[in-house]
Amino acid sequence: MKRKKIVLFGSNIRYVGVPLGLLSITELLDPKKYDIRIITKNEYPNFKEEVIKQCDGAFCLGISTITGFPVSVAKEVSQEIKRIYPNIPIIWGGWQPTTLPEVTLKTPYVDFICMGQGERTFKQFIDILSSEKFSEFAHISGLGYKKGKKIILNKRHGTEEIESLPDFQMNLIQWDKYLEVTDFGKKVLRISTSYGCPYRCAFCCEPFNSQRLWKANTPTQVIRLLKKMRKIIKFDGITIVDNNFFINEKRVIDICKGLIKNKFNIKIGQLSGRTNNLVQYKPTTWKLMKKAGLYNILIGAESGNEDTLISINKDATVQDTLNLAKICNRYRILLIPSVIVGLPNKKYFVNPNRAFQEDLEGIIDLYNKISLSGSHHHLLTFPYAPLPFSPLYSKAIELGFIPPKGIDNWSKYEFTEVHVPWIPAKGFQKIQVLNYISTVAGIDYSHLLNSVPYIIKIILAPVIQLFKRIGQWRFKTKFLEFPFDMWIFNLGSTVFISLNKRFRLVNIGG
Ligand code: B12
Ligand code: SF4
Repeated sequence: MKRKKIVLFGSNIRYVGVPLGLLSITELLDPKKYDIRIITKNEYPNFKEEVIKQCDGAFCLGISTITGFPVSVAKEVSQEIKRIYPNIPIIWGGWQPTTLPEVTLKTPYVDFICMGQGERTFKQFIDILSSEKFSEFAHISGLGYKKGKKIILNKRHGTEEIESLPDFQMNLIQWDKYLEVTDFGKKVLRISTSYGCPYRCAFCCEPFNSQRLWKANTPTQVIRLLKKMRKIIKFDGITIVDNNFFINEKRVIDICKGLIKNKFNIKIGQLSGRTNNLVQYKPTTWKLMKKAGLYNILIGAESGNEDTLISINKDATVQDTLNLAKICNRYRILLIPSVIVGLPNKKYFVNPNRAFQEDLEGIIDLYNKISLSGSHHHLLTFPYAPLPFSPLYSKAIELGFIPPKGIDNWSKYEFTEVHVPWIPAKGFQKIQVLNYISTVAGIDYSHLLNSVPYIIKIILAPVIQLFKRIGQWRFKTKFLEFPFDMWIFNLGSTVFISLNKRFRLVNIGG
């Protein structure tokens, strides 16, 4: 029997890492029945032409997409396929259809959507499409589709268990095309080892999507996957995209033991965790994590003000952040706490300017206290961007946020560039200044400059020291006006990066 061809396309063309979502949805598909082609810009710079070529004779096109710019790419490709092959069903999955199902399905070029996790939903969808028993679409949880002009959204499933799923097929991508250069390795691979999250942060879309369920692969499965990867590609680091890698201490211990026992000798970085969780870890676990190669941890500190943390249901305290910074310092593990300015809490309803000022001062205090422990930890500051599906979304609308209308406007919704009306116009520059200072003052450049010749390192060291000093002075005095040092530094960095193409910093976190 001839295998049916399924074409899968990753629309996030700015993203260099392993296309984990697309690989995952192939896990339950029988390779004897289905011939799967994964297309990304990494492997096919002319990705649109490649999708068109591969769709010849294909049975279905699946596209992974996330709100913002990738949606415009997904749209362009879908429109082209609909024009050339009007009979190929197109299904979109990923965070765009998960959080904006109706908007996505209303378009003429999307026939089906997958809301949330896709392994089982996609397998059932493909089987029904294959058997042509279309009335059974109604029984697939997480599926959205059209019946005439009507949009049908089936019930969702929350986080589904993943322990019983097989590993994805390893031969679907060319692994060397997905290696990333980071501050902790030159050949870093992305993996995912769990789904969902049991917490309830009010600005986040995950509690609704996961229904606060967290499901994970066993340590044995994680190590087995890495061993398979090691046979195919040489890597010196991994990054794990889980929302909360550290939820289960015993699991973390066993993964670390597995990495050590199997002599991976790699660095592990950009792992997300929770402060309240990690401060309870035993000292022996910290030692083990360090030995296994743990380089840095991302945590959502969210704010330097206790009342803000309460208002967003963070279920963690400012003191937890400070305690964690001390612990990380002890084990020389870099901590990257991120904070959000402009979370629409009560204070913004009363006096937005004052609330904004308090947010900034809270962050600077937090930073100053963290750096007192003499560490290289650095803070990332984000302006608040309302995420559809999160409890704070309706508060944002009450405060004057106008949601984009229609898919084209959502494709322009870049979360990092959203300007909510209650953050004062000048506030956005101040956020940039905070990030700049935190970067120059916090980053350990000896790691970052790994890829440059020794002589350049020697020349740059005193220059960076000067910028660090000015940054530290700004934080001490809380003076964020007239950021001439930031402008010069940014110009210098742009020139430096353009002259040294090998040097690249990956986007941190999600
Ligand atoms: C890695 C990551 C990134 C990477 C790559 C993103 C990507 N994959 O394209 C980078 C660093 C580039 C990134 C950037 C950003 N990210 Co991000 N990121 C993540 C993170 C941590 C993991 C994603 C991942 O790989 N998961 C593992 C894979 C296996 O799961 P998955 O991709 O979701 O795929 C499953 C399903 O979605 C579905 N599925 C996916 N594709 C398809 C396709 C088909 C056909 C089907 C049927 C099913 C299907 O099935 C898959 C298997 O179950 C998530 C959080 C999370 N845990 O999901 C945030 C997350 C996706 N990011 C988020 C945000 C906000 C951002 C940023 C805006 C952050 C910022 N402030 O800059 C940017 C910009 C994104 C953009 N517009 O380009 C939000 C998205 C919110 C939203 N409503 O869209 C998330 C959910 C984090 C959060 N809770 O806030 N991110
Ligand atoms: S922000 Fe992180 S910890 Fe909070 S609900 Fe979202 S994924 Fe969970």
